[in-house]
Amino acid sequence: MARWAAASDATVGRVVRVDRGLASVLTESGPQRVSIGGGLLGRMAQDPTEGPCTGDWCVLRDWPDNRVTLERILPRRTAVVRAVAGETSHGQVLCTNLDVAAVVVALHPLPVLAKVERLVALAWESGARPLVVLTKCDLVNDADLFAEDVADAAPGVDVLTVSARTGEGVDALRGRVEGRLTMALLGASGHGKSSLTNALVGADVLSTRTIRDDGRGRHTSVRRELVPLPGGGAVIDTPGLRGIGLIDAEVGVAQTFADVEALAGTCRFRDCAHDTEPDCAVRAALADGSLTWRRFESWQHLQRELRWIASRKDARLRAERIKEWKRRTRDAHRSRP
Ligand SMILES: Nc1nc2c(ncn2[C@@H]2O[C@H](COP(=O)(O)OP(=O)(O)OP(=O)(O)O)[C@@H](O)[C@H]2O)c(=O)[nH]1
Ligand SMILES: [Zn+2]
Repeated sequence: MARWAAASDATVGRVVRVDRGLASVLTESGPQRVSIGGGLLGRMAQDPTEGPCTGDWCVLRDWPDNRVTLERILPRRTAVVRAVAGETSHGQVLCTNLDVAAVVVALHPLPVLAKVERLVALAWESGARPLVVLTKCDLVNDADLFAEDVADAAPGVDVLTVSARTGEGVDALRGRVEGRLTMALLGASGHGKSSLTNALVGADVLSTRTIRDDGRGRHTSVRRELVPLPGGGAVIDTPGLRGIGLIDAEVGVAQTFADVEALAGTCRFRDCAHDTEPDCAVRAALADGSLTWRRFESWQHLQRELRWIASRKDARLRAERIKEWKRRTRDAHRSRP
């Protein structure tokens, strides 16, 4: 790091977007479009999560022939990582160095609480401060009622209600970046992330698109953009996430379900399955209605998903170890006289 900082041919910047093998990087002297250095490409071949991602702080190098390459990524403070289908060893990094992880959910059509919980777990797991932003409040009359349900589903997380169309709540949301923080918008396609980014900036910086009549978004956007706000701070608009698989998100799920976890901690048996065990605090809460079946099942579902991913990962590691062990014993046999 010191070596890079001292070199006159090196500059530090922040990755705004990565596409087609090039990174758009914001530096003190303005935006630059750069290619990725050979050393970093090599590391990315081993582990794609090492590659540059929107939000990364990085070191650029100026070459004598005027090329600029991205050589190094500075350690990430926080990161949003999701599971990738068919890939069990590492997830996909969606954005990094965010301070606020805003879960964006439209109030119309009626949102599904389990999906909110899944996104909130992803947000907690990022290491940033989670926030729920309920968008399109201009389309419904009972926004506050739903906001209360969401608040119950995300203990300890603030819930804001906004409309990009009327501007309601946009100032309050902008206040969350305090003129210097980075806020990432996480949510499914069509829930209004790009419209919200435009509203926060006060100009059309991202293209939004018309939505299908049934209210369901098409999976069209692949961009991931960091947009600086005029008053300071930045917003990262992530692509619409269709299926958000969790990976290594035990902490995020526990934080999202802090109330249920606290109950489970008071069951008589430490390994209570909350099924037929005596003195099960979770069952008792379900029976007296203080815990809803919906939330209980959502909690169980996410835990099963995490266990499944973890077991797949273990199986893969085991298979790799066996292969490695076979290779070694084979080599040992060969090296015998
Ligand atoms: N009525 C109303 N419509 C909105 C609001 N915000 C967004 N929309 C509409 O919802 C649709 C989707 O908005 P986008 O901002 O493109 O959604 P997105 O989450 O960025 O979607 P992706 O780019 O696919 O990730 C567009 O037709 C918007 O005009 C709002 O506050 N009120
Ligand atoms: Zn129990």
